[in-house]
Amino acid sequence: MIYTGKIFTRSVHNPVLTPQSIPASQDKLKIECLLNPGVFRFNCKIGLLVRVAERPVQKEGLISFPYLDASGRIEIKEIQKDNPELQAEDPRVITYRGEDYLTTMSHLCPVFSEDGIHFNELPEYKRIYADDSYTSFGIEDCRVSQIGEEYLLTYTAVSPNGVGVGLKTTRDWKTFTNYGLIFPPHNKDCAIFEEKVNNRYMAFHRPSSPEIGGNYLWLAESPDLIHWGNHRCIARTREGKFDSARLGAGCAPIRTDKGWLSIYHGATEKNRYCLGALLLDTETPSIVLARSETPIMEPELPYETTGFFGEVIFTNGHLLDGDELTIYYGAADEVICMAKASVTDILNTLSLK
Ligand code: MAN
Repeated sequence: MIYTGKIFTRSVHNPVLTPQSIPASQDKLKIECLLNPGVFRFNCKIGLLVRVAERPVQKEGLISFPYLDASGRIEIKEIQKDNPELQAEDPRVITYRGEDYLTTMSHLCPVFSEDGIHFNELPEYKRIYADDSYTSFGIEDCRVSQIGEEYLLTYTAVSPNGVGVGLKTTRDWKTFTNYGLIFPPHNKDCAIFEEKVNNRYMAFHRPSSPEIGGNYLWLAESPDLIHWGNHRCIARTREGKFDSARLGAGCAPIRTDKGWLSIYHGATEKNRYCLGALLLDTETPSIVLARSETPIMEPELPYETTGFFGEVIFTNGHLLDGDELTIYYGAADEVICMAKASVTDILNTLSLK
């Protein structure tokens, strides 16, 4: 059976978080975007690990952005907009004198809620900041997986060294163990499965190959969460479809009786970001049993089509209550929204090969 109706129902409270919802990390910075949260449950509350993207208030004729200097202090770089050595067509990234920079610097802020709609920052749970030469342009899009009491945080680490994946773990959201980079550049969109498969940890990741190959979704396994091997490419971009330019995993996949259901993002050459689904074999998740032909959710509402970077729906966190899936997602790279779907409805959109 192919389900043809709308799959996700958006919250009437959307957006649930905006750049005005929390204070900036310091006086000289302003929050431009709240986006792409990791999602978890902790102490009977719903937690979001929100990506907070900041920069100074922009002055006429200048582009200015923060970065971490060699001593770990936030510095501001200012460039004249009419400088011939500046390329600034993309609001997210600029190139200056042949070097790439991000226009904002991100950190991660945990916020908590009883009802999944109203979220607050709690003083005892601190924000997580960039802190080394592999995160000097920021930390982004953190997936939160839970195995037993342990939370596994896989985040995108951005620096002049490239874009890689870092791992931190915590049990109490107060003390963290840092493992540094587990996937070197260029890699992002890493999500660790919430249970072992054949006694191995499993993770989605997204290396990018600039020449032969592309921005494809890969699977890796590990005995210890630190050393990853047996890499397999499980989903490539598809010409003419919603995932024609790049794709990457959301968070940990959902175990269903049909296999592992993974919600992923796919983008076109025009940077339109939609959501799709993959169904993977339960015992051998590198086997793809089914994949969305068309998006299961796409930017439609004004808060998704316009914003810091419009036409973007990006999710890397959800909650599961029986058959009900609640996703939190970044909309237009500016605000955080929530939507619900039935897992059965999503599975019904997938035709098994
Ligand atoms: C990339 C990531 C995301 C972002 C999208 C859309 O895939 O950096 O953080 O939301 O682009 O801009």
